[in-house]
Amino acid sequence: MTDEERKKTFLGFDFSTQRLKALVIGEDYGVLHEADVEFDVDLPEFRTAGGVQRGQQRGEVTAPPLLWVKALDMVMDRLVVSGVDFSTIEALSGAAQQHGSVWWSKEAEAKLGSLSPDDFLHTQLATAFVTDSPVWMDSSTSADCRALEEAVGGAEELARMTGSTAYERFTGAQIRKMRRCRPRAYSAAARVSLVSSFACSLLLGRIAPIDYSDGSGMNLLDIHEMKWNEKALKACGDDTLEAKLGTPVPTATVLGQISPYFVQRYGFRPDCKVVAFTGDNCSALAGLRLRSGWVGLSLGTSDTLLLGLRAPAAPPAGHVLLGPTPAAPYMALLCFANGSLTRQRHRDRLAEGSWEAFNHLLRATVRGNMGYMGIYYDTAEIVPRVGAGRWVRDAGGRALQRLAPQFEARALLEGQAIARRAHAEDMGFRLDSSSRVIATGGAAVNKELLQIFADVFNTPVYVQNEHGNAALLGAAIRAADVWSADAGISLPGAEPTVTPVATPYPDHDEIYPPMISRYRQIIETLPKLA
Ligand code: XUL
Repeated sequence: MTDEERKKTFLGFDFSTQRLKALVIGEDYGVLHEADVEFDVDLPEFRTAGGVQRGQQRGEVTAPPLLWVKALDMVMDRLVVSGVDFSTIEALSGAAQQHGSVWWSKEAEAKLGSLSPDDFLHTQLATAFVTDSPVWMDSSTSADCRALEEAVGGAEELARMTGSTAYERFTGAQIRKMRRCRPRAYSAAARVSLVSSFACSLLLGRIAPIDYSDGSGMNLLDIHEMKWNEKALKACGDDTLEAKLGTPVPTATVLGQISPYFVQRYGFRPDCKVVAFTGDNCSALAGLRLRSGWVGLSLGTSDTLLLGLRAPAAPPAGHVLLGPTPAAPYMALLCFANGSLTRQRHRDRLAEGSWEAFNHLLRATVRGNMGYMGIYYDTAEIVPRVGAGRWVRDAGGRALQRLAPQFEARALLEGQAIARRAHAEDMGFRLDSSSRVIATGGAAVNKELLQIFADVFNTPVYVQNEHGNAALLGAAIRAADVWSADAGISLPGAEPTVTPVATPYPDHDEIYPPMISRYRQIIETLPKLA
């Protein structure tokens, strides 16, 4: 049988905060198998709550890396039970929670390279880590963030170089705190990985490099030069830090072949390729097949926007990262705290808990809402940083205390879509004729809401319904895409065939650009949070 004829499958992992998931897709990118391990339930011996442990000090949140190692043994066994034929897997890749750091001991590399298939991974790697891993939920590094910003010439300069102002959960500040508060652990670590590159290392049988896209969530990587920024490294560590981190690589890189441990234990082919792992948000961009000029819109408790960018801006809020796929050289991540929960609360207030009644209200109004605009923050907003409150204006810009329910319904949704577009533009996002919005998440079933996004963004809206977890699907898709580019073999699933669920009306230009300007004026007047 030739290479072209052989059945080909691709494996993806997602090391998320609460569970480890794995998924196998075929050549058409359809899902064949899935398995998962829930940390608190399946591995109670680690005593995690939601996959993490809270520390003594306020804001400290960590996870034991051996938990993730043991979970990998378990999820592999569950894939066996679900009938996976590992000999058909051509390549694998993975996603992981962003920002967390894994601190490897001096003997780790040798242990990874000589794993015996007769023993579990977690028993063989019991001494491979010098400390628990600080994760993205940790918020104990405010002092380190300020020191990092100061050392590089201010918050704006840090954002220009690394794509983000300093954030507590970002790895640079976490490394600085480790060196300051636990100098012995800092010195004892031979290498420091992100959760993504750590997970990749287990499958590769050696310590895997950090990829550009997840590496952009550290406040250490120069996103223009694609190498570590010297000033930032110096602010967070000592002369050994660069060697501890290793040289970062493009995310679409085949790093090598799978570790013999997995060949002997599960029957993988020895030439199964390992593609660099990346952060979950980066992987979600790949799972949504986003390109430059496209928007991934995740409508959940909060609304998250993933933007494919051609060039980066220095973001005042949110994060610019190097893109995980050649189709998007850069990406941006924007998280709006007031998403579905806020929509639901106002639906309950205005339409007695019924989306049907709420949508009926919407249909009683017109695009542009006769000039009525509203900003509704039921909880403090992150983008922009403003406390809870409700601000309603009429067409002349006058503040209103009350508004008829049908106008409020439209003001709420148009206000949200306008905010998403305005802040996307601040991140350097530009629409072009090929642009699309790809919606996911619970609220993506609401056609009226998607129509408003289509009109405000002046671009068709599609729904991703292949799989609920775009990061996990993205891991397997990246394995397939990078493998096929490397092997020069095209796969039938590479081009998704979907039809839009909402297309914009032609009157966008008259209605929404002026409203976007008015939105920008209104938020200038709102009380900013520190
Ligand atoms: C992103 C972030 C989270 C984690 C969750 O900046 O901190 O989305 O990646 O896994």
